[in-house]
Amino acid sequence: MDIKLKVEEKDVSKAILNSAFKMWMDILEVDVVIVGAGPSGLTAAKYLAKEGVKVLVLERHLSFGGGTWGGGMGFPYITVQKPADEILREAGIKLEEADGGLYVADSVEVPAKLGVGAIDAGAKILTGIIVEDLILKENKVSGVVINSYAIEKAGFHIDPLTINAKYVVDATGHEASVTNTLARKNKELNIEVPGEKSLWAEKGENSLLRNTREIFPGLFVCGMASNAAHGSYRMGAVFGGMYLSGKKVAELILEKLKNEK
Ligand code: 48H
Repeated sequence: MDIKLKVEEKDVSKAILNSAFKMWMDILEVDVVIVGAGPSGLTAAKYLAKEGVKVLVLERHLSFGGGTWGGGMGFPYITVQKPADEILREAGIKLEEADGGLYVADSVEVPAKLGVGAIDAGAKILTGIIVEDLILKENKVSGVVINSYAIEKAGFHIDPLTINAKYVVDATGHEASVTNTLARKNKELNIEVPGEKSLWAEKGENSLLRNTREIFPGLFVCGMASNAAHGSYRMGAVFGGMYLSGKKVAELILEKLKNEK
């Protein structure tokens, strides 16, 4: 069969620019910005979007998934424990039982399906964008300051743009980069970000859930960022706390949004 593919160059550019312009106009004001598309950020995005919340996930890399893809030291599996297995099952992820009450999942299947879950629930994931600062007004975080990660990497002095949000979630992993920026730039707020401690899996996992909270008016921390923001332990390649923390931050924000009505 002879298939003839028709295409005009200018139509390709026009189609992309039209869609991009429409999308950017739509996301300039959202309910929640989640910074970081790792396991905790993607989980939070799904549970918020599913309830009709307008969610934007900003990720500096070109792909979502954060620190999941490589599993444990490059062996492509991660572990989760109860009750976090339910979150993965709900996302259609296959689990295999292992010793010690653990379940093992494929480290490529997990981010792929969590990403699809967040997108299908209605969240917008924008990649290649770095959050370099926050909008801070009247002692409340009310949005993010963004730039192209490519521009940042090139070291060009090009001014950023902004996105307004009712709530911002720092889901940036070990760096807690958003909370760190807030603390570094606004010394009078007296926010301390001690960074994470060495590894103690069980303590790390449990403190992660306690540390998932609104750390400053308008700014929540979840995932590894919440332990880094509170000086708690890391846990290695066990991810249950990440998914539960993402779900918890979504529930905390849903409660806030409900009380605003
Ligand atoms: C835009 C940014 C910015 C920024 C960072 O590291 P992550 O996977 O984070 P979590 O907390 O969801 O999951 C942690 C887990 O992957 C992990 O590292 C574990 C369990 N470690 C245990 C151990 O002991 O080592 O994802 C964070 C994402 C990444 O994709 C970053 O690129 C992104 O956030 N990010 N995106 N603007 N300023 N900073």
